[in-house]
Amino acid sequence: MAALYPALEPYNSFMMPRGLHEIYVEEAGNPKGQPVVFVHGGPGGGTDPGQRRFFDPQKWRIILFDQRGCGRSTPFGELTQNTTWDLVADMEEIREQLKISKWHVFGGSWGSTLSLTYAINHADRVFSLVLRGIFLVRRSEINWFYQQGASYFYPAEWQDYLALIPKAERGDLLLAYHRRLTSADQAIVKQAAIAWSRWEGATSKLRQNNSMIANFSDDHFAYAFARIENHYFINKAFFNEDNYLLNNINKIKHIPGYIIQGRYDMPCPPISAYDLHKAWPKAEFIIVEEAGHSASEPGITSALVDATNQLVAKL
Ligand code: STX
Repeated sequence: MAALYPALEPYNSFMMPRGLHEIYVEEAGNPKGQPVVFVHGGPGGGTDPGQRRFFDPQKWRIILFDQRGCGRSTPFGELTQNTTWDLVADMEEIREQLKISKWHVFGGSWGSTLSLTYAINHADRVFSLVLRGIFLVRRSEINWFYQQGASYFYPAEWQDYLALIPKAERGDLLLAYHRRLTSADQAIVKQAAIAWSRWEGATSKLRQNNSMIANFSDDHFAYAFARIENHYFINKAFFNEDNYLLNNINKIKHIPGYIIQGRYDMPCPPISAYDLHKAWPKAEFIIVEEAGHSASEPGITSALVDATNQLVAKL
């Protein structure tokens, strides 16, 4: 099993002004190494220092950034000027400011969605894609996790997610949560944010993990995570068609990549990874049998580190 590389500090970090937002960007590893951008999940999850550790620091120039409204980016939890297309443009601005002509793109979960969207629109800037826990933000995937499906596996946790929504509003839980997450009453926002986020924390690992549930239930983290996720999902990721990513896969078919998927991933079940694999045969397709969604599942971590090691060895 491949392990994470040792913890490391960034050698450079800055805030990048973008309209009403400021985006936190950092670089770690080898300034002369192969550039790779880490694309975090949620949306609204932010980065954490452990995410630098998927890459050999002697070989990679590791770039992390916090997407609009989360992590160290400001204003925290802001939904205006916050769309998929803004995030794609931010990635281009980061790439240009760092004077990188082409980079590798690494993302899991929502990070896989944004990585694919970025690559489809800027294919000439992408050497490779390493994607984990594939999420294509199709109506069926949103329904599965937020309306009916994953609910059958975690019925008790599902009751906690339902509890604050009156029966009359349960036909459209995304909308019911949207009302609360954008309420003028901050107590209502907070209660909804914690319940929304807790549902994901409770279902993101093969073996439920109390510290993960606690992290997701933290009211500061949950505020941005829940508001931004719900905003993106109610807007169908700002795509103009339900199957936008697979319908445009021809633009990235020539790019090498890895699709790494946990068999028992609840938030992002394997059907989407399989559909992506069928549409993009050049990518290596790896199902990790004893894993759920999280990048910290041992088999997933190992497959991700193997992928970055193999990529850099080929260069
Ligand atoms: N959201 C899945 C996702 O992108 C539906 C995601 N899940 N957890 C995360 O992201 C973090 C680990 C970044 C919080």
